[in-house]
Parts: sequence; structure tokens; C-alpha cells
Amino acid sequence: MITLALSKGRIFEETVPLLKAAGIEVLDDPEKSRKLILDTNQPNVRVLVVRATDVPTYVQYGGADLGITGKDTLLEHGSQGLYQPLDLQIAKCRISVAVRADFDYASAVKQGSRLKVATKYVAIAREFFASKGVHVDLIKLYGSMELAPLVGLADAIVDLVSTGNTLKANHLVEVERIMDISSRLVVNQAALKLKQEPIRKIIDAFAGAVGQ
Ligand code: PRT
Ligand code: MG
Repeated sequence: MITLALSKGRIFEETVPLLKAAGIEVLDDPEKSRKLILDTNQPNVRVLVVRATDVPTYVQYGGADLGITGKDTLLEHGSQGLYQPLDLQIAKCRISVAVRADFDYASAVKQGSRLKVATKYVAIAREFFASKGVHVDLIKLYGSMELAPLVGLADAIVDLVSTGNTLKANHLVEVERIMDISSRLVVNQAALKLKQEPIRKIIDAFAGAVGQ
């Protein structure tokens, strides 16, 4: 049995064509079904539906053999025990610093002010501001980061941006682009040894589908 961990939403949707290239079709729609283990047309392949942030944990501890997860999630979680053979080039976005349109970020940085930064991405933010020599107080949030500067909880946020519409709708502006993000295939290293042939087949089909 080969078990693949996926999250609902954009990663699942963008993975469907890759699975198809590997001859795998998921038999349930995770948006409609309440099932957490989905069957596929291949009797020896199943899909687990987990929270995006839990994908690396399932794969690391062998609850799943493979998984697909954003680089953002991997950087926050760490990649111990995970083999990362492919950048799938899906669920693309960037991780950026954003502030209220009326906040002078450049001056605050220049003057060496201490910045209050709200984010779900504490590790990425800490590393980024340390590399710039900017002192920050990091405030960990689990969602709706965009709200924090609006109510004075933070001067800035570090969050994912794709179209920029969410920032715009909340009168925030992107002031720094920290890095580009896409989703990676991650594989449990022990599973790769024990189930080499079927896992290789999936990796190769995905690689072909993304042109690598
Ligand atoms: O939603 P949930 O709390 O269950 O989990 P999650 O947010 O971790 O999962 P999900 O499915 O929303 O995101 C999974 C992965 O998709 C992320 O880890 C990223 O690698 C990737 N991804 C790509 C994105 C986006 N694009 C994205 N735009 N994840 C989130 N967003 C959010 C962003 O946080 C912001 O709130 O969409 C909003 C901005 O979008 P724009 O288009 O308005 O800029
Ligand atoms: Mg989300």
C-alpha cells in the first residue's frame, strides 16, 4: 500500500493532473466527502486528507509514504527525515512583508526601530529580519494575519501573497518579497527504501508531468 498525504483546496486541485499522469485517479472529492482516507482507482494507492501544516508530520513519521506541501510549510516545520525529490511548481505564491499603506516601513528600518511583526511563519520571519539586521518582536498568529496591522497588533505582517487582492482589500502594501514559494513532493526516507519500485514510479510520473 502506498499512502499519499494531501491537503484540501489548492494543493489537492493542482495535484489531480499530476496523479493522472501517474495513472492515479482519486475516487472521492475531498470538498464533498467527509472521508479522510480516499480510495483511488489503484487498489494499492490511497490518499489521506490532512491539514496543510500537518503534511510534513505525517510523512516524517511514516503515517504517509509521500506528501505534497508548500515550501513555506516545509521551512517552518523543518525537513528532518524527508526526501524532497521534486519541486512540483504548483500552488505558487510568494512570502512577503506587508504593512499598512500609511506606515513608513523604509524609514522605520533605516532608523533601526524595533518592529512588531505578526505571522504564522515565525521561523522564516526570524531568519529574514535577522539577515537584514532588523530587530523584531514576532507575534505568532494562526490565520487572518492581514487584520493585525489594522488594529494595531503589529506594524507589519509576513504572509503569503499570490494575486495581492487580499492585501489590497485590507489597505496593506507589500514592502519586501522574502522568497518565492511553490509546493514540493516529500517522501519518507524509510518508505523510499522499503517500497522503492512503486514510489519511484510515482516520482518519475510526477517529474515527467512537471517537465523535470
Ligand atoms: O487554510 P488552512 O488553515 O486549512 O491551511 P493553509 O492556509 O495552510 O492551507 P491552504 O490550502 O490555504 O494553503 C496551502 C499552501 O498553498 C500554502 O502552504 C502555500 O504553499 C500555498 N499557497 C499558494 C497559498 C496561496 N498561494 C495563498 N494565496 N496559501 C495561502 N494563500 C492565502 C494567503 O495566506 C492570503 O491570505 O491567500 C491569501 C492571499 O491571496 P491573494 O491572491 O489575495 O494574494
Ligand atoms: Mg489557507
